[in-house]
Amino acid sequence: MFSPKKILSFLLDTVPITNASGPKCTYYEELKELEKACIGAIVTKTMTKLPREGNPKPRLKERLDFHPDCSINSMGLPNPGVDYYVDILNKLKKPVIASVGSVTDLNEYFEIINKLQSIESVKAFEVNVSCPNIEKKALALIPEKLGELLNTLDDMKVKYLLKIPPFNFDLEFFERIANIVADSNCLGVSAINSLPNCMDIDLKSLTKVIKPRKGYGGFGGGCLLYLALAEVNRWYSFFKEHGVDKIVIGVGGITKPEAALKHFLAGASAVQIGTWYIQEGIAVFEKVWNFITNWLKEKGFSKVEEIIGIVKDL
Ligand code: RRO
Repeated sequence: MFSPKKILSFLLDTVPITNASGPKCTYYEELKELEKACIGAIVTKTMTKLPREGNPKPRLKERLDFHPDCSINSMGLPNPGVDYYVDILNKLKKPVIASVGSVTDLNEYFEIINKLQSIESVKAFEVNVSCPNIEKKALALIPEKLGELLNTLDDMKVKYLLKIPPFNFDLEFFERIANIVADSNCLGVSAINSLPNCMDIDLKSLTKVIKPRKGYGGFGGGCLLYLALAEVNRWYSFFKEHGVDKIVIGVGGITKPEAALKHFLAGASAVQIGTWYIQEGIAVFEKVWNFITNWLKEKGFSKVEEIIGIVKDL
């Protein structure tokens, strides 16, 4: 039987926590630092076929004034290109989930994956179909194209997750996308990417807080928790109701350990941390894992698996 749990055992049976693709996971030194973190796998920055400088700076506001555990970014996919990763990923002593993106067409995904497929440390791909900060519409919002992408990845026999955006704006559209995902061989979804097209204002300078794309960027951090929990729960429930053997990785709003616990209860099999990791470094992963393992013990559970998706309706 198709069993994503088995395939991702390097993550789900060890520490079901990783960094989120994006912050501080682009260069070798950053990935080396993550090797020391309390995580079951290292996720890379989303890579493209060719190196990219990304959008003009300032393009990241790490702490928003009213909500200091929240961030806005419009990085624009800065990365050194796939060939850089071909050279370095095998030097890492933890399993790697390689995040792949495209700024051209579907072929770009396939070319990147072809180059990385034989690298021993790369255990799975996280296919980013939800970058909020490039001109092109996110693939997750174009059902026909998404279907085409997944068909080809299935033909290539790739082990992959899909990094997806929130779908709260249209639950019928969610069902349409979820059916396409359910029909594919993907291992599951990483829900969610940052919330697109958000903006903040600096009250001293009276300017927007980031420069690219008229100051609109992806919103992440603490306040995203409530949207992320609903998205995780909706994907989890969809897979469960349809008898589909896929997992949800929860990402969004984890800026304290209790938020990670909520993600597991909502249906996440593992969690990722982005904004909090930018702000406080690798210590955050151990804080979360210590809290989760103590909480499980206190409540009489023997492993995380027992609490996945157990939240009850009122
Ligand atoms: O690089 C970015 O601007 C970026 C990406 Br690819 C993404 O997937 N999510 C995000 O918030 N920023």
